[in-house]
Amino acid sequence: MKGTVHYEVKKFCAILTIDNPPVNPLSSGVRQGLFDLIERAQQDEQIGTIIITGAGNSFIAGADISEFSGKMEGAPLPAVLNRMESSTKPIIAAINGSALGGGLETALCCDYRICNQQALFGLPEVKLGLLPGAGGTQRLPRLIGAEAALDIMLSARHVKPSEALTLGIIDAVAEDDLMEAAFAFAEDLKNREYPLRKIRDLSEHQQQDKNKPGIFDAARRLAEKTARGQRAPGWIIECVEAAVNIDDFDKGIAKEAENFFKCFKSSQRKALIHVFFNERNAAKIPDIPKETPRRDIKKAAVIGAGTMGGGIAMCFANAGIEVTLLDADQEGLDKGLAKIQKNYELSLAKGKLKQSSYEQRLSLIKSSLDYQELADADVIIEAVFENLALKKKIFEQLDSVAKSGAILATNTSALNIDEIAQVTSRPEDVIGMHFFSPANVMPLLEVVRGAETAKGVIATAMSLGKKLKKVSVLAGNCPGFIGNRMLFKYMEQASQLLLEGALPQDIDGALQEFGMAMGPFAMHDLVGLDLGWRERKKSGQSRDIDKVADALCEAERFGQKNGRGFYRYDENSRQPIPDDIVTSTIEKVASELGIERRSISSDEIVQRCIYALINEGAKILEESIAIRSSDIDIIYIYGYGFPAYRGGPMFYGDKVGAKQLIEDFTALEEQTGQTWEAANLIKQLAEQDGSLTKWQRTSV
Ligand code: 3H9
Repeated sequence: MKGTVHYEVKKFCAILTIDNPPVNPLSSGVRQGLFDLIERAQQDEQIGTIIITGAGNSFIAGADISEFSGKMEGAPLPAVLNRMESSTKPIIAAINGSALGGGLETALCCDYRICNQQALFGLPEVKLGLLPGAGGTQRLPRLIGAEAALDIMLSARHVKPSEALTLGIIDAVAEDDLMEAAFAFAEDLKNREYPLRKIRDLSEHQQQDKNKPGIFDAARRLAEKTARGQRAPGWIIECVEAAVNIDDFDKGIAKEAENFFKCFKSSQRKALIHVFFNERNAAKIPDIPKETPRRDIKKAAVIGAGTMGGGIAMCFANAGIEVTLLDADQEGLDKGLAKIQKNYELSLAKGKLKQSSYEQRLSLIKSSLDYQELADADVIIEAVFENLALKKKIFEQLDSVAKSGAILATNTSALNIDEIAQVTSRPEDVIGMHFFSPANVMPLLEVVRGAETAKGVIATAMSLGKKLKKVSVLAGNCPGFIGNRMLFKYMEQASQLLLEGALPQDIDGALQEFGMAMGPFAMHDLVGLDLGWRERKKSGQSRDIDKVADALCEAERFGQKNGRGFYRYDENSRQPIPDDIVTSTIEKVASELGIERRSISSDEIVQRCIYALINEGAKILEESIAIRSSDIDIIYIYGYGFPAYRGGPMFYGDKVGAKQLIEDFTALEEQTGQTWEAANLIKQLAEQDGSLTKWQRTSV
């Protein structure tokens, strides 16, 4: 069995320490240990009080998610919790770190909860497509009220000790040593009457909440907005409604068990657990051992004070790292700094940032027009616009000023890292660090490995990403790397569909219904249509699928920036409004190209766009541009708004199956007259009945 619980007697207390590193989940050995040792403490006459705590820095991180796919051994969690609740001796939870999911639910079955300053509380099961299934949906509303409990469950957020105390989740926060405070608490309990009233028997909040049915409507509206397409939030709300409306606690628990089972069986749960583990797997690079020495990053610099550069500078300041923002001219620098200040002021006004943090972050951002001032930076990230010649020039300058050992990174989203590295005398120090806009908000960092990038530089960039609170994924060097290379194919399909008969709102609507955060044309409007158009004009090369965007640009429709593009926008609004002028432009371009437009279903739109992603993803795997298919999933979920509850494009492709994909490609060829050549990897997997999600390389 996995994990253990230690038993130690101190004073008149039995201390049960959960030991299951690194985060103490409730694995088989932990559940069985708790069950047996609670029993032992009941029998032990010298014991007056039981204290449960965690070894290391975590209390209990919840149920062991890795056990969900196999046969469960050891005592079931409900049996452990029942044993705790029926204890004849008081139980104190001494919470020394994360008490999440089943961890908080265990603590709620104790008589008292005391914690240190490092503790964190939460019921984040919704992020795994689950609901708190060990009494959390019934106990937390009884303890703190339905509204606060729903907020914690639906947001999956972590609650800090001071808020937990205010809400009533815990009884005390230890000022110094947690165990000393727990003993003092136990001592004090001697003077109190026992048994105490259990949370299951509390009814004050329940009675008050019966008069507030609006709480549930509001929660449903919020879930519809923030968790569109997900099933677990609705089932959580139902459980909390049961906690309020059904007086019999055990009946509420039965409702929770019924809904937990529905979640457990759902494909969304499987997809979200795939995301949970593979977000962490992305940090593991087979040919770069975790002991690889990292370079020390104390000072950073960012070149280019535009939206991207400013956002990256904010990431450093947010992580407490001093950063110098450099631009070619004072006007650009002033504009960039003003934007940063405005962003922080907004956070301050919304109460998301304290005054002291606001001041500290701004003070960490320096500015300069002089490359010489970057001489002491440990990492320099170039974030100017996508022009290879300009980037090469900047790297030549960096090569002459940067100190030895500094990491020279480019934020390019598609250009050749090796070409950039070659203009320096130190290609081993050059790497791609592709942030997503707005960089201070978007959680993804695509780290791009050049042919000569040193392993220590890659390891440092990946760790730096974590420090900047990003999910970092390593990609190999090719046009567009992983994310944008796939996006090109996705956009090609979307643009083709436009010519064949669909309108921007049809395509965006179908893909949003599938779960994408934003449709391709609303995204195109956000990014701006003019940059690509100018490039095409310069090169004199425009494909048929670019002709609609070209025509819109000729009519000065550049996207959100001037209030009209594939849609029109009211002043100060980002809400896309379909526009008849766009419809007639598309029809005109299609007719000029001799395309007879037809009616296109939402299913066809989704199939063609998502299959384009899957097929290109498979080619990327074949060419070792990605280490594993789940890395592609993580990039799409965190960088491109792919619905996490579908597990990412490759996980979705696996669900369809390689054989079916090939059959569908053939059908698409017949239907559209386009070439739908399956990636060799898909052909190979179809023959071997293999799986995309299990595919892994040793390097990129
Ligand atoms: C639940 O409780 C259901 C119940 O309501 C009902 C049951 C009937 N299980 O994140 P890290 C691994 S559902 C197994 O890098 P950090 C993780 O994969 C659960 N493994 O550390 C990683 O492994 P590796 C509700 C777990 O310090 C290693 O631990 N609970 C679990 O950045 C380190 O993790 C949650 O959803 C787990 N529960 O963050 C909490 N948790 O090293 C999930 C972690 O091989 N956990 N691992 O890659 C977390 O949010 C974070 O791990 C935590 C620590 C904040 C605790």
